[in-house]
Amino acid sequence: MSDTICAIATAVGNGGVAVIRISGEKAKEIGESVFEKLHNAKPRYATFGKLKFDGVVDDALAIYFPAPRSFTGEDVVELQIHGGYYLAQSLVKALIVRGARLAERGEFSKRAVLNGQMDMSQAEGIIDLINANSLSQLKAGSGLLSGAMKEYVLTMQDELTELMCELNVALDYPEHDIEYITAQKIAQKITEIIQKIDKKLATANTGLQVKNGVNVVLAGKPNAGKSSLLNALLGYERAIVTDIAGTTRDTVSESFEYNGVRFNLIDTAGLRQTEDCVESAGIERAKNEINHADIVLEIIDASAGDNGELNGKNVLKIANKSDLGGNIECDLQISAKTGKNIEKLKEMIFNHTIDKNILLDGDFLTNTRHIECLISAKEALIDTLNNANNATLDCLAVTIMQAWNKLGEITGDCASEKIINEIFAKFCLGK
Ligand SMILES: Nc1nc2c(ncn2[C@@H]2O[C@H](COP(=O)(O)OP(=O)(O)OP(=O)(O)O)[C@@H](O)[C@H]2O)c(=O)[nH]1
Ligand SMILES: [Mg+2]
Repeated sequence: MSDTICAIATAVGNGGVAVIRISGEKAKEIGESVFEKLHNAKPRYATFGKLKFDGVVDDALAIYFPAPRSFTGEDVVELQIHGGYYLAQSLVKALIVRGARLAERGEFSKRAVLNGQMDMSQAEGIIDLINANSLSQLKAGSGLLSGAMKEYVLTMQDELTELMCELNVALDYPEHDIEYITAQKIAQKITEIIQKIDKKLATANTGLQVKNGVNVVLAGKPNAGKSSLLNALLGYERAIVTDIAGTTRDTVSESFEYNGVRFNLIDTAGLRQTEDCVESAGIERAKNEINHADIVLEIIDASAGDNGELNGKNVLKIANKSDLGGNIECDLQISAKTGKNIEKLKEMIFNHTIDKNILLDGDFLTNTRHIECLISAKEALIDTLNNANNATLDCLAVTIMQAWNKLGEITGDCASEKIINEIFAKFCLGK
């Protein structure tokens, strides 16, 4: 933490502008060595001037953020230079020669968390914001960044702290009555906190679908029109369509956004008995996708009078080729050819997979780490509850503390160095 670090904060490649970030005790001094006007730059204001290093001269903007009012909480200098990647890399090399060290992945964010500028869940929110590719992912990321998760965790930790104080009082005055009353009160309060966690965990399914996209598998007999439907849903010719049965072998995946949620379509090989080893390998893949789908659309050629063969509560029976007539029992009649009911199908997929109330509320769990921590905290609280009537009070304190610590892993307060390093290693360079 005592080193001064630097990195390119913008994406790899050539662009209009590149931002180079320097953070640490020597940020200003090192910055000044390549951008003289930084010397009397007004804090947090952009200063226009010449960038000069190793015979290179560029027009640039520099912003100086003195500690602690910076992203990392340390002295920070940001240099906005022309966005040539070679130029940016050369500047970073020059900064390293002048005493900075190349930042590790996520090191700026890690310093921000260690310096108390934000908690770990907020840092994870930034990464989700950066990696988002749907509106709901963006909203989930900004929710985390705003500190919603942090507040949620801190409130529960406060409640647990209060319980532990009451426990201590009872332990200090060990009369039987007090012990009994305390145990009852604790059981009541713990039940409430467990309910709060359960309510949050109930949003995890929707949250993970928002984060990873909803997997929609198109399955059914050969020639039913699966690939045609994939193309119709996407609005362009992504997959090969022919009138030869067994056209699609390998899976074809592409995603689209609907109502702010990303849906991952997976087109598969038509299901049938076959001697062809390539086709049967494709069919194996199809079956595997069907087993891992959030929702399966069984595409049936309505005009052939077929009724389909897949079952399960996540299977929708979609009768295609409705333009050719035919009348079978199904969830929706469509025509990939004419476009009939394609929008309606999107709505149906959305309604069958996404819990609208949770989505609109926007306050859902999207991070598996947070989910795991909440599950562990809940387990410790269930232990407490089970022991409330027969274990001694100091036993209860142990499991309450366990729950408190598990919650603290979410904010990073109670996370080991190993966990912290693992999390930030997933960040991008320069973040
Ligand atoms: N009339 C009509 N023809 C369709 C419709 N959808 C698909 N077809 C035709 O049906 C044939 C098979 O379409 P595909 O989309 O390749 O069918 P598939 O289910 O992907 O077939 P495999 O990849 O072989 O499993 C093609 O000739 C399409 O033009 C439709 O809605 N109406
Ligand atoms: Mg196909």
